[in-house]
Amino acid sequence: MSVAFSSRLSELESRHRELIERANRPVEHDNGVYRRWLNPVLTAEHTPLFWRYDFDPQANPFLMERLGVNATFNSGAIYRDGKHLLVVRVEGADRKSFFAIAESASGVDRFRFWDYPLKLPELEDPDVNVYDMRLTEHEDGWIYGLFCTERKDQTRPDDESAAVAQCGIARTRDLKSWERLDDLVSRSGQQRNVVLHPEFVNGKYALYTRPQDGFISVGNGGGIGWGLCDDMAHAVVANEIIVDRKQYHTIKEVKNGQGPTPLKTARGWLHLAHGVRDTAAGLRYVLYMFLTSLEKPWVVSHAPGGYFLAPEGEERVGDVSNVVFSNGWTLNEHGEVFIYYGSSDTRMHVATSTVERLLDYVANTPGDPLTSAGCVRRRVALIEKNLARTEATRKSRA
Ligand code: M1P
Repeated sequence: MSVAFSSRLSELESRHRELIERANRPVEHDNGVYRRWLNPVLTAEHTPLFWRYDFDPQANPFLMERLGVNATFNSGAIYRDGKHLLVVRVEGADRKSFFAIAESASGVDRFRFWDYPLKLPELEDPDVNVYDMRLTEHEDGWIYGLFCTERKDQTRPDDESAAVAQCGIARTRDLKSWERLDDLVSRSGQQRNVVLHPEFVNGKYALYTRPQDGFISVGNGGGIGWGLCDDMAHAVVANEIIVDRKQYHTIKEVKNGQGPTPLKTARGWLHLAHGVRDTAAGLRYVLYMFLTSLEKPWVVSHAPGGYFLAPEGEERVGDVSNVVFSNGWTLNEHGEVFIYYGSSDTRMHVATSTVERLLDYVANTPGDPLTSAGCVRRRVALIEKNLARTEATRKSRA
């Protein structure tokens, strides 16, 4: 091994170690609902060097990157044995995504990838691209991973970008060995953002769906759907109802989608979702929350108006700019919630909160009044209340 080769290797290793071991800290100001953490928890640079470089000096005398990684984003998440585990969407330089698990004890820094990416079994009709896995620890004892599987649209041979998105399903008990199950069958031509509810409902498996007419456009698919199925090995959802619809002049005018598996709380199922609107600069993806009934998880009981979290600073820029997207969160034994979100289809971040705060947010944030005049009336009421209180305090001190 030449001196140049070995010194380049040492430099690469020390830079990588520094990145992986870097401590994170919360940003100085927060809105009372959650705290963002300063550094992304995962970037393409966090992937192991031995995934990217050939360390054989004979085969790779310049120690070049042979298999580049473009991005690490949109991760499913699970909390197990005191560790926060992310099933990361890793995208190679060749645009193909695959899944890999990264773990951290703190949940906010020092995420480390397992040595090998997840070896997802294929079906007879192989996936061309897989991404955005949602993990659900179901009461049947399995951990399910539902993800988007994308294939070329064979009915449109003249259009190289014509694709079909469907929901792929796999399950595991240890996150190491995975059993691939049939893709979801539903009445919709395409599906993305499908999430398994963690409990049986009326003795059946329950799925949040996102029916859509096209690959990008949801068309007549009205929003986040809900359907039941008998068997996850051959999942068929015959009927879908819409739980949370897209709506004109809101943050979810163009489309929306369920985020991670909802969290069960004393007041209902807590949901995180993404809403999409169109702008002159392209689509803008933000996160929003809502609460559904414990007994009827398909019935929304509280829906705060507007977004919960929108792209900020460096989050705004990336391969698909102006996007935040979440398909994973974890809840630890102290009621702390770690919200993992990808920014601009490029990197992973975390924001932390508690179940108590998030319930306060969903229960007490007013809904969207849907008109400018309605918004002004609501804001004036808040201003009057606050000014009256300030005046009363001033008088009591005088
Ligand atoms: O590029 C933004 C997001 O687009 C898709 O989400 P949706 O189906 O809601 O439009 C997904 O490809 C997602 O991975 C991506 O972040």
